[in-house]
Amino acid sequence: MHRCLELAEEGRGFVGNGALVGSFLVRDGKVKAEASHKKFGNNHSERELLEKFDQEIYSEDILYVNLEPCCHTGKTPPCTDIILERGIKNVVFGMMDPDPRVSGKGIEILKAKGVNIIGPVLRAECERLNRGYINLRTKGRPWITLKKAQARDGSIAKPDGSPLKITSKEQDAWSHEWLRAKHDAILVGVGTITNDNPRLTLHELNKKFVQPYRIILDRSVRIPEASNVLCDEHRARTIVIISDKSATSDYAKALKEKGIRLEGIPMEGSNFSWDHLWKVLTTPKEDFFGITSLLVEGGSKTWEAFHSSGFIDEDVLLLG
Ligand code: AOF
Ligand code: ZN
Repeated sequence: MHRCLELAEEGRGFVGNGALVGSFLVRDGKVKAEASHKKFGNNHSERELLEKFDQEIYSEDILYVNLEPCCHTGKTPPCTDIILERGIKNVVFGMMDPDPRVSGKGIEILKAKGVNIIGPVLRAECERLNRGYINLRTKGRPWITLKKAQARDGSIAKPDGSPLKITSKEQDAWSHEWLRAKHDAILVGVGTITNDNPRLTLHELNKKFVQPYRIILDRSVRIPEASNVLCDEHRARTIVIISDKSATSDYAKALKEKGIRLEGIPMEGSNFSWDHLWKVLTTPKEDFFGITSLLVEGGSKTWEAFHSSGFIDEDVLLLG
């Protein structure tokens, strides 16, 4: 199952609002073929595996997969169909699929056709890997991690408000690898952009990872045109969330004409309407396939908005 999870990671950053899934086929204790769900809309992992492995299937062969095989026709036909068509007799799975179109039915169908099923196996680890996907299917919103860096005296900036280097190199490397690279998007308020002009990218050492989306909350479209997130090579992976009222401003129109992604969302008091925000962030649109996890990096107003909303799933404090 650990191997399934490694394979599933191949889809990170590509599967949009879908699940991370890896699978492989074992014969006589040896792995015969491996596959993963590589991209939104592409073959699911099991179909990819069984299309690739075109040899005869034996009754002792075992299929391992970290998610219950699906039984519905979405963008691709049901995985249960190809498992049965190919004559797989043994399936080991990691966790149930929280998608209401599946949720146990995939396993039932296979069992009813005489397939031996073992699972859930390593359920906690499987659910941890797909925590974003689970949140989206069960709560209608992404998994939200809040990251805060704070000096030991409690300060987060210099007294005049200018940026203060708080974290060590080691802490930065850790948070790039374990926070940024493990979330589909990084979110900050526009104040962070105007104060620090961060790039919000992954370090060079993380080249094998996909650049997470950069989500900027900017109700009145204050983001400077020259900011790094709008000008660097990853600018197509920046989404600026503005109020629906600001969407008609000349500046918003000018940014849109430059190809910058702006999304107008209604306000509820001083916050964006959360429901609208989740909808925009998790619904596929053109070449954006949706996200399932969000790393909130600041600043203090944004932290406060998320804290008071009660939407935080995980809180990470780096003390420098
Ligand atoms: C599997 N194996 O590799 C994946 C599964 O939009 P679609 O058609 O890709 O369907 C998405 C749903 O399919 C998703 O919510 C989940 O139920 C299942 N994903 N299932 O057996 C896979 N990616
Ligand atoms: Zn499937």
